[in-house]
Amino acid sequence: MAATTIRLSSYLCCLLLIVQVHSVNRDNFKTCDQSGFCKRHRSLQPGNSPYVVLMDSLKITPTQISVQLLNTKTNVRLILDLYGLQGNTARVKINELEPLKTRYEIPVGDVLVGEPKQQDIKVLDKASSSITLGLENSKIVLTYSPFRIDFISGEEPLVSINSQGLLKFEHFRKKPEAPPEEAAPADPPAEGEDKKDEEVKKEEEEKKPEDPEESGLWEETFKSFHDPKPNGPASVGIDISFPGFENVYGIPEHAESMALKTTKDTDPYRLFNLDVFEYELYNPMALYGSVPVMWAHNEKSTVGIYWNNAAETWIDISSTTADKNFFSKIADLVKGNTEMAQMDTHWFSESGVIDVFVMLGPRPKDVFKQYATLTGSTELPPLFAISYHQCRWNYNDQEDVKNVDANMDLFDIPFDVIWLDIEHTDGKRYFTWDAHKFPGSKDMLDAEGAKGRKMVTIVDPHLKRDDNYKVYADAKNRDLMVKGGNGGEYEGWCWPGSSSWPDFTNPEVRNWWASKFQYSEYDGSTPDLYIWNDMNEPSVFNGPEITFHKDVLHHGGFENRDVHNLYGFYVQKATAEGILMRSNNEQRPFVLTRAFFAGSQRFGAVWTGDNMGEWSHLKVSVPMLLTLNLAGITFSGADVGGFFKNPDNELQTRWYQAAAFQPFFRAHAHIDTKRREPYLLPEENRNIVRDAIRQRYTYLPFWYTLFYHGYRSGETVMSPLWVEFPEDKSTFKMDDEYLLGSSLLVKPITDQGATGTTVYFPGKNDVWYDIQTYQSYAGAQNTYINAPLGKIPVFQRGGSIVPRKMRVRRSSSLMSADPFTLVICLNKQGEAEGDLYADDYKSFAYRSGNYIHREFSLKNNILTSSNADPNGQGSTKEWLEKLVIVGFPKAASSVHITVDGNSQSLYHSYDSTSRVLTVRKPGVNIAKDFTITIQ
Ligand code: NBV
Repeated sequence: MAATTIRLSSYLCCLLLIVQVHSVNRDNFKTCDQSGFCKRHRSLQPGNSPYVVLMDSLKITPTQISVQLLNTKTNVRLILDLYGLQGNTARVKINELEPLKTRYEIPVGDVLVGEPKQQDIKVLDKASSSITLGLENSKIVLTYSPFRIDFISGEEPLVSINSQGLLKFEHFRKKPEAPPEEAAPADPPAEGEDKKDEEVKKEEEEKKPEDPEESGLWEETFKSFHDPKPNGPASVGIDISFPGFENVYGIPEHAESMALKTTKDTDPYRLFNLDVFEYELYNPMALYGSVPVMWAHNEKSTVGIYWNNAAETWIDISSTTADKNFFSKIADLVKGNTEMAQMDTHWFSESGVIDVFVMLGPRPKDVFKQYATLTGSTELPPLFAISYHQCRWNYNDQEDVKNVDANMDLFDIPFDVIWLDIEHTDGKRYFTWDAHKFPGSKDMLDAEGAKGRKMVTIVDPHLKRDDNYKVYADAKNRDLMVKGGNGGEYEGWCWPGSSSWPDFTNPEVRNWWASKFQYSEYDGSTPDLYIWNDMNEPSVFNGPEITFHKDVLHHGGFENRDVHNLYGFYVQKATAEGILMRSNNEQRPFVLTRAFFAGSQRFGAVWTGDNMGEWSHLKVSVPMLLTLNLAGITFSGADVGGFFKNPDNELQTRWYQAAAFQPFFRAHAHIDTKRREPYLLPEENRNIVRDAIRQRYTYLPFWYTLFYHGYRSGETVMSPLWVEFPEDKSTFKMDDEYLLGSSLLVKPITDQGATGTTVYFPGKNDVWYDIQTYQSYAGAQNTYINAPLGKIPVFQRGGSIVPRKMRVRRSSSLMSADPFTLVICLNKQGEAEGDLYADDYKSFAYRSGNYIHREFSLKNNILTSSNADPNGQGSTKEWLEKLVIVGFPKAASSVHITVDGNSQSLYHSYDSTSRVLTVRKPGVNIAKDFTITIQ
């Protein structure tokens, strides 16, 4: 009886959610005005900083200076630590000198991959009002009163901290006996007994206009949710300006343009991981993940900051002009009277400490590397993970899976992974199978495995509170769950009904969770099964803002308030560790996550959550993915087709075409939508979609090489044009086209009915070739390109060599021994270069040198293949099948290949219309050195 009631109410709860979802219910989510600390920070006026540096306290070591800051209003002291770090990076940390209790800091090794390596900072000048330090080619000036820090390179100021004087650090304090403004209600509602909406409204109406300074210090109420704030106010904030810059980027996740907007007329951008149903576009509302990293870019430099804080964070952005007066005192920059642009940003978090990493570039690829040195790069994914994924909520049963698989084969559409959503479980008990629908999961997995395919099941972090569910019972017995404010196991509602959540911030809990992926624990799993973490913001249907209460207690006695944005990060980390462990650390894991934080790139892929099957959502997916890439989350994608609604055939087709050229490529759909596997499309669309997916497979060697570069260097995979053309101002706000590596330019069609688009081809001296027709287009100009439904505007850069595999099979692993084609697009000098990375595509053997990395260069009509990396000692069966040399001026009289001193002539043909010379069957093993000479 009890079980039935729970099940029924759980379904009702979900049903309600589904029925409600027609557009975002903004009322569910706080505005800045409804958040005490946001109001308190936002109301600060520039130029009133109460903080001064206490010079007498200055301590200098070779890599660090420490000094106290005094709040002249409250007399509370802070401690400022400024470190020089290797790689043109600095770190500014501000904490309370003597806090009443320890303030939360993210453990080193979790987000930061390790303790950052320090670098000498030389004292260049010590004056009575400031101290100047030298870090590599940059200068850091610490001004005493009012306190500010400026970073200067050459004579260019790049970053200023607290130049507006907005530093606010709410020290821990004892609760005043009876704060007059906020006398605690006689009987504050207990957790779970939150007040009724009408009651709250009435109380609010009765309230006098608040002093923002005093707003919500000791408790807050949002809708019917009461936040008792047992530790009182603890927020921290400061302003960070970028003199000389007009554009800033980053801080995902928002459904927003790539170049961030000023927030004068809106709320600040919010970072607070939330499950936002049917999110709206182009606004600063928080979404599922948070990466507090921001870049500023102009023609000369790229710099940025990483704000190392896991609490709810808001960021205001405004554009202004730089204070040349001030800068003329610390740098000799004032040449002429022209004004210098400046972007001002203001960051504030609900708790924790101020811990800002300043990355000084100076080039886009330098800052990506600097950031990857701190938080890690995207791990090299297994090849199947960058292939095509077929998902739906839900594939109903084994028969359904078998049919989808068979139909994909029937229609010659390759795919690597078929996904199972929550309905595959026994009553939303993760790590289990519905015994009627999936009686033989192993057979099903083996059948997929036989075709080189994999499966993914969803494993959410909420556990059904059912003592007969062994995962829950085990967690309960071991006391592994997060606690409510009252100290007992926190209880909330999610898919299974009444649920609890393991405390993933605790390393022991993560180990426990990881152990659940052992084959012996996860019945019916096999090595072909991988994992999807959803709802890990976490999503709590009956919680404030659909998430945890802020006073939920975690490991170490910290509140969810302190760690909120890290919860999903830890869920994915623990899951990835589990998948790794089950193979004795031999096979690469794959885990998709919805919630994320800085550093999540190390654990798998991210998708942009519940988008809609609408053109506007296809369009916004491009800037959203560009921003994720800029924030290090390079392995990212959006649900193809859109999650909610029924996209029409044209939209589906265009979406597939776009996503075939984006890093994570997965079709997905809501349970209430019509079935839409690609073979169900009418013939014309089906053929086009099949072509798009097959093109993805032909480019897998290129994608894999790109991911390898990203793994090694932290570089973006999908990049804004300014990453490769940093001086081209016209690209700074361009977010409807992008580059893959430096070789492919993509301009997806995202408008209904469009039959063409204007493409901007970057690079004054560049030439670009259409990847299908090989027609050439000159750089540094806009050109209208016809793009009827079958056409994806993608262009290869002259001067590049792109490796492909043209024999498309049912899955990527069936192609692993297949030969390569090199597409060589010549630049104006008739030259080109490129590379190829290959290994076993799935294990960690590459870490012990089992890989090949080849470098190709075509010059003076000779193509040379040499080893790009002496550490790569691998061998392979893959060989070279064809060269396609694009932009070649005339037919060749002879072509021959030389390997190990032996030469052999090769068959070749020339198409004078497309100016393509094709060289067939060089036949050489791709791991070998060779030259091919064209005469
Ligand atoms: O597990 C069901 C869905 C999933 O299909 C989707 O991809 C997630 O973003 N999930 C959200 C829960 C409910 C959505 C209404």
